[in-house]
Parts: sequence; C-alpha cells; structure tokens
Amino acid sequence: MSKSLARKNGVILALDVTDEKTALTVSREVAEAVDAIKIGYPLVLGTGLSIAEKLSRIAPVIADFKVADIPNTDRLICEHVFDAGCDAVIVQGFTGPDSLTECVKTANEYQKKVFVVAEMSHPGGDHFFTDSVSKEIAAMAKKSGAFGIVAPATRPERVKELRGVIGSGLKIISPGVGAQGGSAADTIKAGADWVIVGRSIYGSKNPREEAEKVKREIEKYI
Ligand code: FNU
Repeated sequence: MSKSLARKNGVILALDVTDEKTALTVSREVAEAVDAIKIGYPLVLGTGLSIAEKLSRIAPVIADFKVADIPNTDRLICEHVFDAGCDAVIVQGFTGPDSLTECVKTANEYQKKVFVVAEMSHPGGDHFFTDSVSKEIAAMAKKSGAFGIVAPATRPERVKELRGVIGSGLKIISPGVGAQGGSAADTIKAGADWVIVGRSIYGSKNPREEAEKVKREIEKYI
C-alpha cells in the first residue's frame, strides 16, 4: 500500500538524481524531514518507472510528468503512474478542461491526487503563463476537483494571488526554493502548503541537514 500525502514538515524533496542507488540513499536519509518525494523524467528515464514503487515504501511519491496531452493519452499516462505506486501526478492545465477532467477522473478512480501547474518558477515561466492565464488555470483546477496547484516560490506574490483564486480547498505546492533563489519561509507565508526543494538538498554534502534546515525555517508558519 503506497503512502498518502499529509502535511507534517511542509517540505517535498524534488529527487532529480538519475541513478537508483543515490535516489534510495538520499530518500532514506531525508525521509523524516520531508512529507513526499517528487520524481520526474530525469530519475524515471534514468532508472525506469519501477523506482516509484521502491520510493513509495519510504514516502508518498509525486510523479512530476507535467502531463499535457489529449484526454485519452492523459488517462493512459495517469493509469501507469498510479499503478506504479505514485500518490499524485502533476499535470499541465493549458491543454484545457477536458484533458484535466480526464486526469482528475482517473485519479479519483484510484483515490489519488492531481496537481495542476498554474505558473512555472523559472525566469521565463511567466512569459506565456501571464497573470490572467495563471489565474484562469487555477480557477479551472478548482472547478475540476483537482487536489491542488503548482505555483512559483520564486514569485511569492503570485502564490498569494493564486491562493486567493483557489481559496482554502485546494493545496499549493511550490518549487523554486534554494537553487532557483526562492525563500521557503516567504513561500509558506504567501499561502503555499508545501515547498518543493531539489538541488539544495540532494546536491549538498549532508542532505539530511539541509532538509532539516528548510523544515526548521518554515515550522512556525505551518
Ligand atoms: P530545484 N519544477 C520547478 N518549477 O522547478 N515542477 C516549476 O514551475 C514546476 C516544477 C520542478 O530547483 C523542477 O522540475 F512546475 O533543484 C524540479 O524537479 O530545487 C523541482 O521542481 C525544483 O528543483
């Protein structure tokens, strides 16, 4: 039985390492300080999707595949993700309501979760995801019954605004802390439920210590 996401520490590890041994070692080291492990193409293409089941014994796994296709293809992808033991999947919203609805429907059948990217964290991330587009995607995520959205820790003011759009019913997970320059405390204060942290944890000499540091930075705000 795979684990289910619940907030204790407010930190999600972005595990973009590419070999299984490092992935399992880092995950075991930081397990007590994080609430979930986010995996994506780097790790899954490097090791195979079977890594998801192994990691799901350590912590809930979020599959960051930014699913962005027609409804039928999205459903097939989501089925594989959930069959592999993942607790949640990250999908794009720009493909429109029918694609998103199919992802949410599939997740509901498995009693799993969908997060919708509302706005991306990198410098070019607001080029097409303009304020109004992000808000529209967030509103669509709410309407679709998704579990939550992804919003940029590099722009806490956007996290705040998107929280205003979705209200308190949906969760916000925010990447961009550390290596991309975002502050964990500012992101949580702006309304995120979890910060997503990758390189500054798994790339450090002491991942456990780094994860604990992020956890301590936000504990008074969660
Ligand atoms: P780190 N990620 C992101 N920005 O960074 N899924 C987004 O807008 C988004 C994401 C992911 O920078 C990114 O792919 F939608 O090393 C990476 O896995 O801390 C992680 O979040 C950030 O990693």
